[in-house]
Amino acid sequence: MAAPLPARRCACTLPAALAMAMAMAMATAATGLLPALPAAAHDFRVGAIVIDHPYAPPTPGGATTGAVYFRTLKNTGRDPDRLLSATSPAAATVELHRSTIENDVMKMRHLPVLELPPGASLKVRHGGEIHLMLIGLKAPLKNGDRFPVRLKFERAGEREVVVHVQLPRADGKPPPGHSH
Ligand SMILES: [Cu+2]
Repeated sequence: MAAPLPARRCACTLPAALAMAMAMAMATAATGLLPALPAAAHDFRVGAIVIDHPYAPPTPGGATTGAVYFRTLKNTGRDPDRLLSATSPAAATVELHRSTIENDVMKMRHLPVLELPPGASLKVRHGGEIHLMLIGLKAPLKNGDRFPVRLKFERAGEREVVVHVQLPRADGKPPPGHSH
C-alpha cells in the first residue's frame, strides 16, 4: 500500500460557465420537468462493497473537469475498507475530493483515501462534501451518456462501474458545490 498522500489544495477549477450551467440545470430539475434521481437506478458490487447509482452532471462544451457522485457507497461487510483510487477513459485523471467551507470560501482538497468502516453507508452526492473529480475530460459529458470508471478498494479489489450522465435533482439544496 502506498504511503498516504499529504492533503493538498485542489488545483482544479470549474469555469464560471459550468457553475452557471449547473445552477440552471438544478433550477430546471426543480420544476419537475426532468426525471428525479434515480430515474434509472443501477448498482454494482465487489466483495462487501456496494456502489449504488454512480452519476455525473452534464458539462458544457469546452469544460475540462467534471464530477462523479454515488447515491450511496456501502460497506456491507465486517471489515473496514477504503476507496483508494479511480481511473476512467473519460478523463486524464480522477481524484477523490472533499469540499469544505473555510471562512465562507469553498476549498477543495484532495482526499488520499475514502474510509469505509464496516456497515458504512456514505452518501456521496451532489451538494455534499465528497466527489470524484474528473480532470482533463476528453469530451464534455452529455445528458444520457454513460462512461466507465474503475474503482480500486483496498480490501474488495477493483470494480468497473458505469456512470450515468444526468441532470441531478435539486434535493432542496443549493446548486452543487462546484464553484471551486
Ligand atoms: Cu473537485
